[in-house]
Amino acid sequence: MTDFFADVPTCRFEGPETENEFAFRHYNPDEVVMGKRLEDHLRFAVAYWHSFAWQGQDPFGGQTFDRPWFGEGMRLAKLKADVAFEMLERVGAPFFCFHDADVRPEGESFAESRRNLEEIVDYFGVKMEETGVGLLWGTANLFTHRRFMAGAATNPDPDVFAYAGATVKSCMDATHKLGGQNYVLWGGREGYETLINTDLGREAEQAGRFLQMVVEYKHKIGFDGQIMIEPKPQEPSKHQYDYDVATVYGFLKRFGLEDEVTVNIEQGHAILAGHSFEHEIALAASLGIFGSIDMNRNDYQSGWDTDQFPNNVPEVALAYYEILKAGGFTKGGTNFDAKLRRQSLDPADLVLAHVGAMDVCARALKAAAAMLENGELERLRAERYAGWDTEDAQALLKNATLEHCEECVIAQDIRPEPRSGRQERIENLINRFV
Ligand code: XLS
Ligand code: NI
Ligand code: NI
Repeated sequence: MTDFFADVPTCRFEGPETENEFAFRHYNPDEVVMGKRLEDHLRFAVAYWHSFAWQGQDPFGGQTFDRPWFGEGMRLAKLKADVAFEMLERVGAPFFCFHDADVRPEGESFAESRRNLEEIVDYFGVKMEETGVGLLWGTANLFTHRRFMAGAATNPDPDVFAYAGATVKSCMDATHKLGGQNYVLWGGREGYETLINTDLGREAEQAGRFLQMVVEYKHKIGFDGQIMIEPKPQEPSKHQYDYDVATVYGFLKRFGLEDEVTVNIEQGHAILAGHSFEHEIALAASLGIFGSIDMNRNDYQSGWDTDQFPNNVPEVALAYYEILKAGGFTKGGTNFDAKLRRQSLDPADLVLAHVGAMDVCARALKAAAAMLENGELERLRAERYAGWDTEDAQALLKNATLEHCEECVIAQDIRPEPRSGRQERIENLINRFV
């Protein structure tokens, strides 16, 4: 036991009336909603990088957090792991997610970095065994080190492509060894700063081949988790190739990977792309590529990817509504890819940020489930499209030609009558639940 969380108790469900800030008001892991325990619906994960590796810097200032594990070397990496697992237990999160670079010291060579990773993976293995915590997903950090400044798979230098391939292999091995449920590729610097020095045709070919290699390796080692791409439109590069769900789907189709790869959708990235979170989820579900979510919001005024913990129940409810409607998570889950504000220095802040976020998600999921069970929203939606349920309408959809449309309109003297979309009525209905 470290003494980092000495003043922070383990948080449990106490119900909405409790005065205890170290308690859940809405997240009772054992509560059954739509036939499933809340813990199994939500599948919460803590992001190792933001909570334990990020030091509080922003573009105008450096480190604000003072953590006993900051620094180099294996001893400190293990101390960081000790504290991380203590926090996972404090908040009762069933999963965590990690990048190689936030768990192990960087070595002098690739081989040394890999050895460091393997040592930490063994250390994690023991901790996971002791605590019962699982790995939701692993991933590679292909964006912090200067070697990746011009991208990883899409780099103009083939040596970087090879280095990225070797790195992803080591991270897939680590994820597989720890029984990880998924493997994520967020396109770090796979994009460009300026088109005047960029061959985007070539870079897309490289990215496509790289992802095929990942899928080939997954099958080779018998990893049965999902391979997921995490779309993002910009930041760090001016233009990121995995812009949004629609763009990623086109990319997967182009390289024949649409049945092999799903998406990890982040709320903040959806907003950066000019979409709502629920739009991205609904689109992915309709395309059959929905995988998992990163539950962290942006500040709506500043327009950056500020990675804040969720704090808006009505908004989060619409996201879970789409997820439940699509059948819920299978291997995916709710990863808090969120960081504290840089002034939130206390160990308690770290725990309470997660407790609050888990409560927001639990309230939102229960509201979404109630909406779905009530059925009125889906009934209104179905009613709106009811005209398409007739045999004639289905025949029209399958066999129509423009000439046929013309014939029908003239022969039957068709004069379409507009009907209300009933938006405000439906908004009122939703507000009864959230
Ligand atoms: C960055 C991404 C990153 C991924 C994992 O914006 O959200 O944190 O989730 O590499
Ligand atoms: Ni992000
Ligand atoms: Ni993310």
